[in-house]
Amino acid sequence: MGAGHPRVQVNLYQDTNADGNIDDINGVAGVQLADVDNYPFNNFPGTEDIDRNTNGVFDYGDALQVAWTDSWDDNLPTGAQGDVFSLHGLPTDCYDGLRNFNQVRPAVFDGGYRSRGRPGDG
Ligand SMILES: [Ca+2]
Ligand SMILES: [Ca+2]
Ligand SMILES: [Ca+2]
Ligand SMILES: [Ca+2]
Repeated sequence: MGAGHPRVQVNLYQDTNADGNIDDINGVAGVQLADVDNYPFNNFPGTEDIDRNTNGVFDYGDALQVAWTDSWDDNLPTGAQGDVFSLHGLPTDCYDGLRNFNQVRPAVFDGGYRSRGRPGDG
């Protein structure tokens, strides 16, 4: 997967014995891949999602960690110079045009991610 893809699930598995196969870490015999929660989120299991064991719950399977890449559209910066205005019916703040010149705002970029660990790992 290349950088720059927003809202993509990233699964981390371990292979401590370097045999090229995912290690079984969840106490269930064999290797279970993590379920997949595709966008939109917070609706699992939606019709766009993959619930491998059809139990209605998002399971990590044998994944160590699961994360989703950042989306610029889901984390728009605020507080830009100038008034909020409407563009195509949407309130627009930090519109990338001449009016904001070279303002720098904290924001995410499409495709960034960091791991959050398995549930219960703190
Ligand atoms: Ca292995
Ligand atoms: Ca397993
Ligand atoms: Ca979903
Ligand atoms: Ca499941």
